[in-house]
Amino acid sequence: MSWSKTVLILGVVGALFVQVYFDARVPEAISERWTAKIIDACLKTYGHTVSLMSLFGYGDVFSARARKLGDQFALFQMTGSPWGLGEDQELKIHDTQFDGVPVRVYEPVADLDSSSRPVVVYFHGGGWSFLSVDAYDPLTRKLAKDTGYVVISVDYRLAPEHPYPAAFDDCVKVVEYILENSQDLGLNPTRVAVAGDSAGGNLAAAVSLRLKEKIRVQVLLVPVLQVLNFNTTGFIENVSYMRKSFNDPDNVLLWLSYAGIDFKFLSQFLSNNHTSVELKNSKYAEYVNPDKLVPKYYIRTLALRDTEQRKDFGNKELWEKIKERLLDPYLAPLMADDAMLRRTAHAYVMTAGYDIIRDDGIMYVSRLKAVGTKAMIRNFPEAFHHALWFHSGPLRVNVGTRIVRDVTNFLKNHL
Ligand SMILES: *[C@@H]1O[C@H](CO)[C@@H](O)[C@H](O)[C@H]1NC(C)=O
Ligand SMILES: *[C@@H]1O[C@H](CO)[C@@H](O)[C@H](O)[C@H]1NC(C)=O
Ligand SMILES: CC(=O)N[C@H]1CO[C@H](CO)[C@@H](O)[C@@H]1O
Repeated sequence: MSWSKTVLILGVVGALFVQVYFDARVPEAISERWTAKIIDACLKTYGHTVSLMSLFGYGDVFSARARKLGDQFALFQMTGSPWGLGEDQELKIHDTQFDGVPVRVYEPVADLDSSSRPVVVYFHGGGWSFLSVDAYDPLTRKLAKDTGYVVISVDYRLAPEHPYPAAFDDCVKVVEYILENSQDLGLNPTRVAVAGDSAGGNLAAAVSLRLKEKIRVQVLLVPVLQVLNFNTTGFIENVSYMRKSFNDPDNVLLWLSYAGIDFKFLSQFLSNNHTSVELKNSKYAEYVNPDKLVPKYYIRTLALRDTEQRKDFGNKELWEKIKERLLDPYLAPLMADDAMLRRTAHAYVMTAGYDIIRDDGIMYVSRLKAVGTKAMIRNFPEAFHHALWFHSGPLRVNVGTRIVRDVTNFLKNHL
């Protein structure tokens, strides 16, 4: 082949590569547009790698091998190395088990001898089905260092092989263990926070509903809180951004994974056809109704500020099979009634403007406030779903740094 032909072919392949990998529509409001595109491309690369692995029989997307690779991809993006960070002078870090559940404990060395330290129990994200304390090490370390508090990161069991309530049970067990053994652990049982992002935010909210006033503060970061309505304004408004990574509608599959529902029903969920007409006209629909619970100023698209959810269609047969599970507030905290939401921990809820699940957090704060529970919402209009992963490292985005600083300030002021 002649030299010019080779260059031509390489040029075409290169252009295709850029077309496929860097085609994402990223939030207009974010200043690091190319960084956001690279982050999106990394996630797509991971997806394609796992598809190839499964094609060649190296294990499917939920296999141990693919999950390990997922951790390494996440660490690579956050730190520049698939093995993450090395030792840390400021922290004593060790792995152990609390009541049979694996945890990683981060203790600031400056405060090792204190007998009554505040503690943040962190539940990682990853759709209840992916990632681990390893992948979250950069973030949990950062929180421990910046707050000066003990952070305990929980390696709960993952779906679909361990569907609900496995992860929830593990998280409750760890917090109860901490409360019961606080003296031996050198922790203050009246200063316990639960925190988590995405699926971890769901777990933190659910644990708070269960343990009520035993928890001092709940920190819910881009939390996923309901499984009834996938036609929220946040969903409609943002689904075209980073559509093949964070905002891929197919991520709804992870709800099915956690709830133990056959994946073949995904399309019914995506068209809101998994619920019945009766449900759409019930109080539960009001618990997740953005027309009532999302203040208009969060909605960028003017045409979406004045609309209504349709209530005249559904799939009764499917709904009857799954309703008991989907209405369980420990699975989907927005299903909690007012009495249950009352007297839960002071809530800090962070949402991202360009996130398809943005409205979940906003609606939760509206409901908590309505029953008199202390709650504050921090919406970062220019952020995407996992922006907080990128608080530092090679793909740092400014809004990620600001989010983590804001969370740290909240913990220092309220825990
Ligand atoms: C989805 O939401 C939009 C905006 O609120 C509304 O116009 C539309 O009718 C809804 N569709 C369904 C199927 O509920
Ligand atoms: C919703 O489910 C019903 C009952 O199975 C079905 O007849 C209808 O075609 C479905 N609609 C959509 C949009 O999938
Ligand atoms: C504000 C904005 O750009 N909204 C877009 C969100 O995604 C939908 C669906 O793709 C578009 O129609 C909106 O224009």
